[in-house]
Parts: sequence; structure tokens; C-alpha cells
Amino acid sequence: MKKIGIIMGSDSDLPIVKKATDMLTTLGVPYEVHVYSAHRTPVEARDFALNARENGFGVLIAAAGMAAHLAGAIAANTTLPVIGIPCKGGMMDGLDALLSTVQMPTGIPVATVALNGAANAALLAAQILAVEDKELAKKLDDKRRADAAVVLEKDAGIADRL
Ligand code: RP5
Repeated sequence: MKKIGIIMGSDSDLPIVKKATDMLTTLGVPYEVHVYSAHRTPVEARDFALNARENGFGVLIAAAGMAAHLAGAIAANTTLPVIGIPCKGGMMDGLDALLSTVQMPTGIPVATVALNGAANAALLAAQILAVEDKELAKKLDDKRRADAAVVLEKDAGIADRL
């Protein structure tokens, strides 16, 4: 199976990124994690993206806050699918990062999840790999069913909580 590459702009993003690594671990999807910044280590970020396909990655996830150019900078250097996680914090509590991540120019797409949406980033990355992986697709289907069962259990018990 191809690996998922997870890049964060700073180790201060790790508590958010952990939700992605936990999800991938649960699904049995291999991943590699790095701290590369679009601004502080632009050469390393670029080189990682340039070599990612050759190094066995299938999807890349980039998490960053504030002037969050990391996902875009990664996407500029690869045609692998790139998923951006805008991280909360900064002057506008994440709106700055959300817009920096989502507002990509035509030709360089970044699939942007919600603020701090690391679990969904991991799920989306897994769903992309599952296009060509029946076993992984089954795990994702099973998870959907299990998640739905939890909601229905809550539905059954909601009246008792009023
Ligand atoms: C971004 O700036 C990082 O992704 C992080 O979310 C934010 C703050 O970084 P630190 O100052 O905590 O290293 O580049």
C-alpha cells in the first residue's frame, strides 16, 4: 500500500496532527510524519514534495496555522493529491489559516478540510487510497456503519436524558 505523508509547519501543530495519525493507525494505513515549514525550511518542504511519489507516497497531508502556505507550497511541487489542514490559533483564530489553505489558484488544487480537521484529512486520504484497495475500502465501510450505530444508540437514549 502507498504511504500517506503528513507534514506540519511546526511541532506546535502536533496535538492536531495526532488525530490524523491515530486515525491512520486505526485503519492500518502506513504514514510518515515530518516537520517542514513553507517559510522556515522552504527547501526541505519543496524537496519532500518533489520526491514524494518516487518515495512511495500516495497522498500528502499538510497542516499549518497562521499564514498557512504549507499545503499550497507542497502542492506546487507534486501532482499527488494534497489535503490541507488549517490549524486554529493566530490573530483570527484560524480564519487566516483557513483562507491561506483553501484559496488556491486554478491549476494547483489543495483539498482543504475544516479547521483542525485532522481526522477527516486522514479519512479522506484513506478514501483516496481505497479507490484501488478493496480491503481498505471495506475497513472504511465498516467504520461508517460503526459510527452510524453509535449515533442511533444515542437516538434511542435521548428521550431519557431530557
Ligand atoms: C505555522 O505557524 C505553523 O504551522 C504553526 O501552526 C504556526 C506557529 O508556529 P510556531 O511559532 O508555534 O512554531 O507556520
